Amino acid sequence: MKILVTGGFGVGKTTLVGSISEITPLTTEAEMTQAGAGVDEGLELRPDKTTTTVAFDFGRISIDEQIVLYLFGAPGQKRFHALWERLCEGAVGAIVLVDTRDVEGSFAALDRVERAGLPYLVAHNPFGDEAERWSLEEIRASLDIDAGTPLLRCDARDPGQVRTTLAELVAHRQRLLEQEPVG
Ligand SMILES: Nc1nc2c(ncn2[C@@H]2O[C@H](COP(=O)(O)OP(=O)(O)O)[C@@H](O)[C@H]2O)c(=O)[nH]1
Ligand SMILES: [Mg+2]
Repeated sequence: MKILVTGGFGVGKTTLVGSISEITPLTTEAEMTQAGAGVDEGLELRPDKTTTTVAFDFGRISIDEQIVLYLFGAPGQKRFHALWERLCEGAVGAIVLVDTRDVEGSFAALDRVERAGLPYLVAHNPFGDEAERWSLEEIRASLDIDAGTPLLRCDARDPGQVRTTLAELVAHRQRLLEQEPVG
């Protein structure tokens, strides 16, 4: 199952994918050393060069023997439109990460998953003291999140919390499927 992990810049998408993936997550760095080795001659001359054109993060996690999740971390901003079209193909659900230091930063991502018609949940990645001043209900109100959309806290650095969040998304999707009229 393909799952999108989205939200504004710096909300913890790369961290979330990296904290739980069973394979080395594909990151910009991996892309550069593998794809660029032997091809990009300039690379050896400038070993400190890092590209800023991060496309997306990719990782994999087995929830149980039957369910394997492929995680795609991608920014939700407007300018990543073309990337989104591709990433949404075959996706079964999304996690929208929220950072309370920049709640509005996740609006674009929310808008996208809504429009894509993807089952999704919202996860508050708590950064620092600021995060504790926000209740989940305040976050729900600020982002105008539907009552039926799960909202939970998830420290992107904590594999246990990330796993719980992913399991909740799979369960949420299942509930939505069961509500749909058959035939
Ligand atoms: N304090 C704190 N830092 C975090 C948390 N999650 C991610 N970070 C840090 O925040 C920065 C941005 O995270 P990153 O995953 O790169 O964000 P992305 O832009 O959404 O991919 C990194 O330096 C992370 O180590 C968190 O839950 N708490
Ligand atoms: Mg990132």
